[in-house]
Amino acid sequence: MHHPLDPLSAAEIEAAILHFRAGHSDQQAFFCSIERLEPAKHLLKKSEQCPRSVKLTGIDSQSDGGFEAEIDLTAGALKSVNRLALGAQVAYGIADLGLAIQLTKSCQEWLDRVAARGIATTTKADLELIQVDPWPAGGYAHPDIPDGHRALRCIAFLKKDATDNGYARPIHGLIAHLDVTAGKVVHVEDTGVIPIPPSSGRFDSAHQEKTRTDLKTLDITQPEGASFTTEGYRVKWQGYDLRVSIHPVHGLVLHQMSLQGRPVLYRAALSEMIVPYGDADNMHSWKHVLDASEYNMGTLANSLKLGCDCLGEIHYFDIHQVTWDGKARTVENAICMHEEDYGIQWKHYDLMTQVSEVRRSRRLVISSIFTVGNYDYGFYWYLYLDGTIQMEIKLTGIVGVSAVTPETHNAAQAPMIADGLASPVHQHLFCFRLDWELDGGNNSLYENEIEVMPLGENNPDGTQFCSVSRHLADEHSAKRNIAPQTSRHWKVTNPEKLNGLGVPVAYKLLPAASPSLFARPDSQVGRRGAFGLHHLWATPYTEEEQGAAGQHTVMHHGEGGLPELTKNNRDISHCDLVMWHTVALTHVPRPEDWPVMPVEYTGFHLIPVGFFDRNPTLDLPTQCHSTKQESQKSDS
Ligand SMILES: [Cu+2]
Repeated sequence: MHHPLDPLSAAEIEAAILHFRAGHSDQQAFFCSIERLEPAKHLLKKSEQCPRSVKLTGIDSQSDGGFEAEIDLTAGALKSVNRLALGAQVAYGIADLGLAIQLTKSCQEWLDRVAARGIATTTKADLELIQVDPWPAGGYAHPDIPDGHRALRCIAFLKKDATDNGYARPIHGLIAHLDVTAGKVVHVEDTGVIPIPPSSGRFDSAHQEKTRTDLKTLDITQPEGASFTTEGYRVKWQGYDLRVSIHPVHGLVLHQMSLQGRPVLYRAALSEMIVPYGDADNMHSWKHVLDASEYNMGTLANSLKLGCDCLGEIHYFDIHQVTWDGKARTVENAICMHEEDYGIQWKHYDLMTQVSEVRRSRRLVISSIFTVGNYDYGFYWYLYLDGTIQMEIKLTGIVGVSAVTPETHNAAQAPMIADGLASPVHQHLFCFRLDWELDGGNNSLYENEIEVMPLGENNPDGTQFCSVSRHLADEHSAKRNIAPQTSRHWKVTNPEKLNGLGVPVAYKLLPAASPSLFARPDSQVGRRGAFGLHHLWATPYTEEEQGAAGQHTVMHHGEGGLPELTKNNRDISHCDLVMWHTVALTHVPRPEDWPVMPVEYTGFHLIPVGFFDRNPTLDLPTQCHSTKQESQKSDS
């Protein structure tokens, strides 16, 4: 028996496709994603006996934005097929990308331009060495592509053999503009030949001069097993109780998280992300992929490997997806879960008694990794013994590249990373949607920061400061940006639940030192990625408001995103509160990022503030309790 929030099984996907085809006879239908529809929050709270429904998205023979079908699995019937408008289409899928690559490689003008760069294009084997990467062109579609047609831009790279890293050899200056809907290359843009960089970009072990031999075995073992328990996709660990799943757009999702039987978050996941490039080079200036919604990032989940992706006593969750031609596909080990030692939880050494009290910290790690083209994004939720919840994003993979000459190189916008190879400056902005349910009931939002106090009788030297709190009562006042210099953070409270000190229980969002979106708000990038203009947004819960950049973003111009959701300035003073947090980093590539990027990190913390009455980890076992004698021994 499925819980309503469980991911879909392979059998459910197969059944959904059968019901869809029985009610929708379009032979040309191909599929982008399938998701089990989460039951409405108020219904699920009343009963877990909800009908099981799925949403299936795809493209068929109709020349609009594609279909979004709802299938009732419980009743075994296709319930509805909604057509999407031309300006906001279903995500790009493998079928679009495959078609774009094939059309590009069949375009004589494009082949001629490739050949003009001294690259062989005559045989099938020649063409197999040319790697074509399609990029979303929404926002900057070529003028010859009619409104509403699905646009892609294809850039290309030259591989030495089938397993080579093609990104080492960009075929620079050449872009094929594709109208995928019409099935043709509408324009071949060529801004001039730049020599192909000389060095290899191979990063596999077989192509390195040597492998280190002085790293000793490091085993993580838990002879008694891990401390968590699972029941399907439900997890219990150290007072936490939650469910996990993967959503086609949002990726890894935590549901119904409670701590010590007290609700904390109803749902926590990425809502959207954007990667805008800052470089003036025509190969990059238009790039600003909304990786989550334009590419259905959740469908690009890796199958994780024990001992490599995750180390220790691991529990894996499999998930199931739909293939473009309507089959069920299992992604084994899509979600990884394990415990990690995390140094000390707390410590004090008493000078008088010379007794040291110290306890170990550990965290539960729940993670998934998604590969979107050249980049790999790891999303790691960490749950700590003291109630802290952390999201850490790990960015790795291969950076975007330009072939350059000393004459064309623009160091301020694309630093050199290898011989003849530069990499454009760009940003990664992630917007997380945090659906709070702090201690049950309605929640309120506050901004807290430090104010330096004026000189005065009680502050003669100007050294004093105080912590001030400001209620964010409506959507407009909740559009906020970070201010690390004043220790600014945001606090979610439940005014109806007081702690032992008589103060409303709370959790604070501690943001990282993030940039905001650099693109002008009135640019295409600024409109489509407007969620990046502020680090904080807040809305009252509304079931259909899930997308920070709108629900369907392929070919759209920024409709339906957070500026639109918050335009009526709704009251959020005491409500079912949804917080949207944008965390970002600016990537100025460095030689060490080449040929594969060491992981770069960003994220945020959610920390209890008066949710407990005192340190909730005093009951941890004294694994490293040291006596006076032991201290003296170690001193000598
Ligand atoms: Cu980057």
